[in-house]
Amino acid sequence: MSDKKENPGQDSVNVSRRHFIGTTAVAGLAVGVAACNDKSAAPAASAGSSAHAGADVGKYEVAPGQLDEYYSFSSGGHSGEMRIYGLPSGRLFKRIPVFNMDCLVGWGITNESKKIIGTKADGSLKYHTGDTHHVHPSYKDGTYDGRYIFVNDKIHGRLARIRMDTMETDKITELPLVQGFHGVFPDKRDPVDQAINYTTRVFCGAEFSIPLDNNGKNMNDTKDYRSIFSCVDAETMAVRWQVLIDGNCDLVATSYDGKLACTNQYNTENGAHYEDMMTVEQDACLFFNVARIEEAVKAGKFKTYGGSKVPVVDGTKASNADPKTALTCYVPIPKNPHGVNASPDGKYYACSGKLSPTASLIEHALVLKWFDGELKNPRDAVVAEPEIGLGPLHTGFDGRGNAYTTLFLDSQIVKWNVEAAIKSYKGDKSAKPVVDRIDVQYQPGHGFTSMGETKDADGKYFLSDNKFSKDRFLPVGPLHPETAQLIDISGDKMKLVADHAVYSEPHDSIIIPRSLVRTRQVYDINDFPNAVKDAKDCRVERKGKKVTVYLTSQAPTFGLREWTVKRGDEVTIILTNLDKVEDLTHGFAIPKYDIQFIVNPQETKSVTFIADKPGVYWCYCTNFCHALHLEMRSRMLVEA
Ligand code: RUQ
Ligand code: CUA
Ligand code: CA
Repeated sequence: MSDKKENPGQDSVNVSRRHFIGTTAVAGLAVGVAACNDKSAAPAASAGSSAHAGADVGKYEVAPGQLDEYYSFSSGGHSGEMRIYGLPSGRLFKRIPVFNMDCLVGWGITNESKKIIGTKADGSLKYHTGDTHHVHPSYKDGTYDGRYIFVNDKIHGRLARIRMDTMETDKITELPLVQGFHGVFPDKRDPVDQAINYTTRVFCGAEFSIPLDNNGKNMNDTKDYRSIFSCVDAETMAVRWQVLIDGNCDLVATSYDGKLACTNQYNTENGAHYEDMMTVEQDACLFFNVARIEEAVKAGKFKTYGGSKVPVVDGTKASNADPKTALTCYVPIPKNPHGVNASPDGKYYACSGKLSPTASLIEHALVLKWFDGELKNPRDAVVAEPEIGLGPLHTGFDGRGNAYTTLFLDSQIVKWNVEAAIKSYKGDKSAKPVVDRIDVQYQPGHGFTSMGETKDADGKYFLSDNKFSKDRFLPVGPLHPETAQLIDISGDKMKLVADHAVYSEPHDSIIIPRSLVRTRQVYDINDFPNAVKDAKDCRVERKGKKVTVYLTSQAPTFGLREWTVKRGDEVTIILTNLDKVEDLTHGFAIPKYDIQFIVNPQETKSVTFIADKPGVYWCYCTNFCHALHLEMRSRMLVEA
């Protein structure tokens, strides 16, 4: 930056990074962080952004007209949406409305989108807010198959599915008995029939515990609150079954053989206040034996609660003491762990300590052994627990035996070697798990490697989604942008190669190569049962006070120049875009009626409203489509 002096954010540049960490809102959290004694053993942090210069200049730039090599699909936090970025450029290509309203697309405005989001009896939206955290695509044979992406809604406990051919949300399911649905992960294979090698289930973890019948009774004693783990059918999106557990859920991971799903638990205390949630030294990583749970459901060994019909099996500790019949296995993990990630070779799960400076490595085969009754103590499934730094959260893998964990308090990414960590845990003093560190700016939450949650992990990039960007960008108001920092992990040393500003609030992403982005450009008109297939079919039909307007768009006209309705009519407009040309999208807006949406080529959408304001209303195209785009309008005449 050559104009640094003009930058009001410059003041903070000279403030030491440690000082910054000390003054952020984590003070309360830091009290509970155990000391990391082994920091001297780790290599010093590299110099951050200045680490790349000289020979690399231009190497990570995407020249005009060139395509990005990778694409990241990122959740949008409390914006309720999902986003698609290019990498390494960081260019934002798309915002996909999911749980939020979006007036460009008309999400939450058209009848079709309202039906997906969910409506009340009067037809209005059930919820207007959403909080997306974790995005994961469907799998086939251990890697992404390009069908769907699943994303959670923490605030209202909903799971959404996005079709990867259109990049649009096509189904949303609300989970019963759940608050604070946080972690989500699809299965990668069928646990019983291994020939079914693709995603058929999606697992959902509830972070908050609530009374099981949350009806205003029994609200005071938090010991009676419960958290539930849910399984949703990936195709129908119906909730298949749920598991009642001890403690809470948080993030979710699944095994490559489909047999296990797991969730980290930070509140095994069932505390209601944060200090109550930090009282024990070990919480847990909780494993679910999927096949056994489905057998129990089939055998009728379940209950239902609170008016929900979904079968709930008992996964509490007391009921699952016998490994041979247990549905769940609680592996003790220090302390308030956050994040659990399966390694691409299918062998391990890394579960970060958060308030412990460690990452715990759990061996998949040993958890299965416990379920077979051959491993006595679930804790013995932990095969390594390297000290890696302060506030470890999420881990990505490079497919070459290394793990990369975000350190929230240290504001670093730490690279550690899995085999060395295992040796060191066995007592080999010469084994040094930590092989590199790099500073990030600042306080990373999630981090993810390219294809790192598939067997095709390629070890090219790591993206660090940071919660603060202080001193990296000009503050553009009290709400600063967040940073997503791109790190080249292809060599021995990590190399920071780009700072990307991200609108609040990036939580989780996946990084996929360009070859996996295969979208259709034009809809099939036959996919819409209500399509108006010919401009000649445009008309107005009346049944009592219900009026349907059949309309088409074709640049630069709508199929009707004008139409007339009466005050008090319930008007439904069905609009088909007859244009077949790629990217020839039209918009449709009615002033004062709060109607606005787009129709893509060969797509049909509809809106319904009460014509309660008499007068002339110019319905116009909102999406620049043609030299006569401004002229592309029709009149709605509402008679008094
Ligand atoms: S959590 S910063 Cu919502 Cu993904 Cu770990
Ligand atoms: Cu059609 Cu602008
Ligand atoms: Ca705890």
